[in-house]
Amino acid sequence: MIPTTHDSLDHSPYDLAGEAAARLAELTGVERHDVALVLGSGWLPAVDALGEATAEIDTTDLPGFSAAAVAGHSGKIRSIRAGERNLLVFLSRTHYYEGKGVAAVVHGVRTAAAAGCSTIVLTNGCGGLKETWSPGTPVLISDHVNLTGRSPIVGATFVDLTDLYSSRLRARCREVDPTLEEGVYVQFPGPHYETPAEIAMVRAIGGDLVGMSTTLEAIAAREAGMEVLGISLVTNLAAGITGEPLNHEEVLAAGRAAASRMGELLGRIVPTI
Ligand code: 8IG
Repeated sequence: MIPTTHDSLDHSPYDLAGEAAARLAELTGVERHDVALVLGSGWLPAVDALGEATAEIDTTDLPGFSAAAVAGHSGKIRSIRAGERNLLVFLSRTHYYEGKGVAAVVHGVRTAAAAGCSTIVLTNGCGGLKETWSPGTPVLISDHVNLTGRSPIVGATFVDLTDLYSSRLRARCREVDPTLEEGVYVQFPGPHYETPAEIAMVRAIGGDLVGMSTTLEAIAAREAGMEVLGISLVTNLAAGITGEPLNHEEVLAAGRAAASRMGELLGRIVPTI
């Protein structure tokens, strides 16, 4: 169980991440990783474009990762050699709505930092507020609004978030794909989708994308000194825009349909960062 406060100095979440990183190095045979990648809904099929896996392990083989909610489905972490770099790819994430606490949500990010990663690419599937973003459109996250009301940081550590989603990495992405647009990602706690009134609120506060992940991970990554790239895959228009109910199956299908584009995008971007 991950402690939610630093009540024990010799077993802080950071120590636990250090232990997980040490075990990761043993199990993968890769001493240091350089770039971490967290795959959100719809992104999994894109991973094969990144290169050949040198190792794949179950998250539950590392300290601090709890068993996945679905029986027989353990989260996997893949180590991929891409050119000169070692990529650490989390094929799934722990969501805030699972109720395991914020430290559990960001344990993978802290493990990646302890494993040596200086850059992290956070991807997600989300709802979009712009009608021109048809399902399957990738959007660079330019900034976020964290509506969970929580922080992964405990205590008086005041982390600057003014360039949370690296403008340098976003510019790099637009060099690779000039059609990429940007948007402000608003995280709700979930697991229910929004009401149309909540989407009207998101519009009023400057949001373009709505989802249930990413913001706490991005904060933990900045705390750890990592450079963050966030990319959303719009899999549905946000609630109330089309007049149709949101359907999880449609969300998954949009992800599958967009997989080859996402694979090409990641395959071209990751080697340049
Ligand atoms: I995929 O419309 C996906 N995830 N909160 N709202 C929220 N999360 C999402 C949505 C959405 N689509």
